[in-house]
Amino acid sequence: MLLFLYLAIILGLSASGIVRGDEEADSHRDSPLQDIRKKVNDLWQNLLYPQLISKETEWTGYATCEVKPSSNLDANKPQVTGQVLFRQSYPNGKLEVIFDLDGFPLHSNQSGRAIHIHELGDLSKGCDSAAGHYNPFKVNHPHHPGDFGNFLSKGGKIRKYKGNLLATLFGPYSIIGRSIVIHEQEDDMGKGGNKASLENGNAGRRLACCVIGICNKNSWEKNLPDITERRKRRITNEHKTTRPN
Ligand SMILES: [Cu+2]
Ligand SMILES: [Zn+2]
Repeated sequence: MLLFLYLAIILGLSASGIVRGDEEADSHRDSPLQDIRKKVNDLWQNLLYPQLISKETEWTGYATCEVKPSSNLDANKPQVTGQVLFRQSYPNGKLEVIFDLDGFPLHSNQSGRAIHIHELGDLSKGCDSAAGHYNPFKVNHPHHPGDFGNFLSKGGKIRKYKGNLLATLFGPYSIIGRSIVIHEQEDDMGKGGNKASLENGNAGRRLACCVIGICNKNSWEKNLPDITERRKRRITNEHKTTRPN
């Protein structure tokens, strides 16, 4: 596999003129970086393509994350469990996510809890070994691809659908193998006025986490009808309450 990857990269670079240095390469001088980026991206897409999607998955990628309380969490903290599900059509569809979490305090007056994608899928020291926010483009929080914002729990649960997200399952910036962390505190969305705010939103302790892995469509299809129904009900209710008498 490594040999294959090496050969693929060499092929990609030689096609872009980097390891050739001949006349033809000069014609790409306008945008050599763009050219390389596109070729490397295509290579990655081709490498990841067979393991994630197929005709059976209708050219759609699915991923799951089985949330468990951090192994070093104090017993008096909320023990959050559940599932985060992802769906994205190949190759350029927007990522959709379903959050289905349980174990928050039943009567919480908290304004919200932060959820992010973190860089590493390493949970060997609980959620603390997952490192910082996944930040491939070296930007400030809250502009990381996995800055999902704040979530309110209701009856101890968070059940939420989000579409049109920045993160992706495909290509060189795939989130597969990275982790999701559920925090104790609210995300200040970069407005905290200190360094940590621009790195992690001062979201506090890591309550629970999981590693994102490839899955089939079953869990998504099982959860989607309920989520869609709830959204419809909420939109109808909002419409009722905002309509003038
Ligand atoms: Cu986080
Ligand atoms: Zn962030």
